[in-house]
Amino acid sequence: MFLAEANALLQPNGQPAISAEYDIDTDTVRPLDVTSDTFCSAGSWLGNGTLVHTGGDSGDPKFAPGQQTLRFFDPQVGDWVERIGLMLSKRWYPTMLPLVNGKVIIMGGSTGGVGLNNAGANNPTYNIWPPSNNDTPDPDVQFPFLTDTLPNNLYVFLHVVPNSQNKNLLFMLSNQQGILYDLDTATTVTTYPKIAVQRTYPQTGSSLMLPLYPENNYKAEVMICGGQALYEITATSEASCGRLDLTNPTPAWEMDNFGGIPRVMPDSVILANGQVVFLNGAQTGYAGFHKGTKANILWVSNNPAYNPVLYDPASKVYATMNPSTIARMYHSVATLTPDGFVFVAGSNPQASVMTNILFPTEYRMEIFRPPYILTNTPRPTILSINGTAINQYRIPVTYGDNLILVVSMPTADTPSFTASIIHLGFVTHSQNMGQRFVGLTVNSASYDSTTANRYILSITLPPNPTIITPGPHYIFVLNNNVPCVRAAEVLLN
Ligand SMILES: [Cu+2]
Repeated sequence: MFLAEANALLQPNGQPAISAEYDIDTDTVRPLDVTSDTFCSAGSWLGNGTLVHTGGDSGDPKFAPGQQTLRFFDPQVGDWVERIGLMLSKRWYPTMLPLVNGKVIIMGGSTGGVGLNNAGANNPTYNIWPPSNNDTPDPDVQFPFLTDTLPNNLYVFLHVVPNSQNKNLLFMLSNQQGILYDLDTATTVTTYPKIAVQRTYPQTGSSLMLPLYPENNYKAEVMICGGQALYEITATSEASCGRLDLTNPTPAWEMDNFGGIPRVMPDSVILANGQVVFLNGAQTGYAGFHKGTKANILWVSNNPAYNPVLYDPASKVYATMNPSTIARMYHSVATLTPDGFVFVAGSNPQASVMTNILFPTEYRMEIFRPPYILTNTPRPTILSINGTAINQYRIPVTYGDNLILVVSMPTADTPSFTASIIHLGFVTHSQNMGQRFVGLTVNSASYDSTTANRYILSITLPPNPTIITPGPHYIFVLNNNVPCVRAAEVLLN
């Protein structure tokens, strides 16, 4: 039995809050109302902008069982709506992903907390929400790939692959096996060569779809970093990434040294300029709780990887960044923020709150400032999109739209504008489910002679939902690769 969490922050009913809304601008936190156990669950955004969250654990008497619970968070409603026990099967450590049709897929997991998964606990199925006809879940779809890839088949890596037929074409990797799966016809299209070394839980690596650009017809490459060869406490973590070009007729993993730092449980964040920062994690061991107590504690991951590395997908070059002083291992997170920074939090390698210990339950948050923030390059300000002031709420936009953006600059220097649209996804256990970066075509940028340092930009959104799925996204405008002070929130459909 795991205690969901004995946080100091309480819900209105006096229970520890296991969900909260944090306002970066005001540094304030608001507890949210969750009554079911979310421990080791998953989430994803529907095309209508609602966050769907499912799975978890059970056994904590303060919370209802979470493994079959579906939870919905609509930012305009402001709190969770829970459907306890709605789903047909139990899922702990499932993966979720937004789909081309605005729905979400919920894949795999085990029926309860395990270290390595096993056939008895395995849930080798997936389910799609919302269901086809009504409010009742469709039957789970049997998926033998999740049996074939036991035991390292939890938090499977999933990405939508761009295509011109509007298909739900999924890249997935479980254990060491990658495949291309056509969800619409339930067929495996391609079986890729195995990647060297275990990459999925508990030898956890991280996976991302590299930035997609219209200039090369959204050429799709996945990159899978870190992990651990051995399910072994003292083993050095994996210092390699594999990069796979999915458009290559004879695809092969191109391996590198991951910037020279071995890392299990890395977090991977695509920045507003398309560079990637890898951070957090450990240089030895694997994902999981410590063993033993007090003087006999044995940490299953150790030697925290304090230095982020910055990776440029175009040049394939890594740069080592200044270290944090905070160990962030099992149960850490990192995400891009709308102002172009990286928000970093978490670490809790124990079954409940423990603070007076070498690797404590970590309540401190950090902001990582990418190099682009530290330059003197003027940062644009997006004032409006199609005449609507930004960040009142999500501005509705559609595929293939030409958008008119009014952008102001702080100085009279001649700017060089580019733009991107980013889905931030849902982050847990080193997986950023649905994270996506797509470069946008800037058709024109004309000086607005009526107002000093103001420009009118025309930009074109991607042509179809396989490039970036429907849902809530951020549009960034950059000047010489330095992002705007605040991205514009849109709802793409
Ligand atoms: Cu966990």
